[in-house]
Amino acid sequence: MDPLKQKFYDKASALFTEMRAMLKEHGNTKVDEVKLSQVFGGARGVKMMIWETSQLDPIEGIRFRGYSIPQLKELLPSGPFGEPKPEGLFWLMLVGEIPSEEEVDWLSNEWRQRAAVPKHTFQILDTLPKDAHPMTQFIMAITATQTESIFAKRYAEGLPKTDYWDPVYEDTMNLIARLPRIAAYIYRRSFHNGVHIEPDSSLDWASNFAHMLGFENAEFKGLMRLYMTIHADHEGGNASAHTTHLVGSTLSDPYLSFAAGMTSLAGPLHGLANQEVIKWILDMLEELGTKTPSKEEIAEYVNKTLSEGKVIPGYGHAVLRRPDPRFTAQKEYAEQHLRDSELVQVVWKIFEVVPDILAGLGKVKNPWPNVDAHSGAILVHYGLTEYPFYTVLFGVSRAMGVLAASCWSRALGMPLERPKSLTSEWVKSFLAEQQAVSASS
Ligand code: NMX
Ligand code: MLT
Repeated sequence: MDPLKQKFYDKASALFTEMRAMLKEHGNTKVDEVKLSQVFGGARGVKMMIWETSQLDPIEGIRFRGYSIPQLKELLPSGPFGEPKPEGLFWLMLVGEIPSEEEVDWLSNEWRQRAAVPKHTFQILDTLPKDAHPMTQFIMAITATQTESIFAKRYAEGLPKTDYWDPVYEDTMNLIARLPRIAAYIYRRSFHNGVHIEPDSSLDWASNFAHMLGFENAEFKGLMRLYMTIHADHEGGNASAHTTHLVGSTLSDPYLSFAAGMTSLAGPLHGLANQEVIKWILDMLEELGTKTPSKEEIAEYVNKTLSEGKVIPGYGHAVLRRPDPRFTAQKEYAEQHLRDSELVQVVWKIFEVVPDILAGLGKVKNPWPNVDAHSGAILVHYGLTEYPFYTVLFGVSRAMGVLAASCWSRALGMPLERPKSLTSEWVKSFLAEQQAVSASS
């Protein structure tokens, strides 16, 4: 057994035993009560699943196994600009320990060995129109690669429940290893005349991804390490994580459940917001006829967007109630490397204008920027201007969190997810009964 797998097995077996005992003793303890407004309101705040890899605090933002993004920058093995290496985050999420440099190098090498993508995945991509949305291509390519699922094969052969975690771990490692090649192939076929770039086996996972996309700039490679780290996980309730979790609970294999998760990420209220943000900014600059708009001009454009019944992309969040630390991490990278970029300065000026306007509407619960508000301007600066591709970058990173969590779900023996739904008729009768009871008492 490889050292990471062994560590995972040891930790997961111990927690499995502990959890069984805990449930036996405390299974009837209430952890929540659900209000009608939550039933109608997208289940906000309802506690309903176990997700080991990270937890979100509305004020402090995300913590991966208890560590905030600034702490990860301090503690994880990092690249030349102090950016954490995503391999280190995956290790941390999977086994709950900060890895050493050697362990991160081992994981880089392991993913390199597992990165071969089957030929038919590329052939399927080549049958699609070049202008098919990159997320559509990404989802189809992941689904096509499902032919390689070890879990699906071993399940069909007859696999006891106690062993599910093992092939799920193997699929997780193989799929994460393969995704940069798949994503880079989509980018090069859609935007660079199908001129593909072979992987470089001397590079780590994120910088090899940058290389295959066609970017050799060291700062861009640093950005990719940071980007892949900060987008990886956002506890279990976000739509892409929750979809992967739900589909995985049917014992659909990691390829299919991750592809399903990516169909959620492709929505404009979720991961597609990163393309929406840069499009909205570029449209604004074009309409205003300037690359350096004033705060007043930005405010006018924001109000116009709102008056058309649209949202301001990159702002607001279902859980966060302060600026997203992932926005702040990108802002700090931009301050360090590209403070002279006019487009980045527009993003910073929007940050000075939008929160007051959204707060003034009186209904927006979080007027602050989220992760998607900053990324596009930095990518454009380095020459990755083709914004329909941006959500694929998010997806490659998100694989690490949701697949590490899938390993845990199978190791802990999590059952089929199946919450209760209600009809509005049921709700009306329920309320009538409640009123009758309180009137008679
Ligand atoms: N611009 C305009 N209106 C907004 C915004 C915004 N950025 N954010 C929330 N609202 C509105 C929202 O549409 C709702 O209006 P109504 O009652 O008329 O339907 C009202 O404010 C209350 O919504 P909230 O409870 O504050 O937000 P909710 O939890 O429902 O939704 C988002 C969260 C993220 C979907 C929402 O803030 C939004 O649409 N933001 C813009 C899209 C975006 O940036 N998404 C990316 C999120 C991060 N990610 O990568 O997934
Ligand atoms: C995410 O990273 O998944 C988004 O911020 C959305 C969320 O957490 O709900």
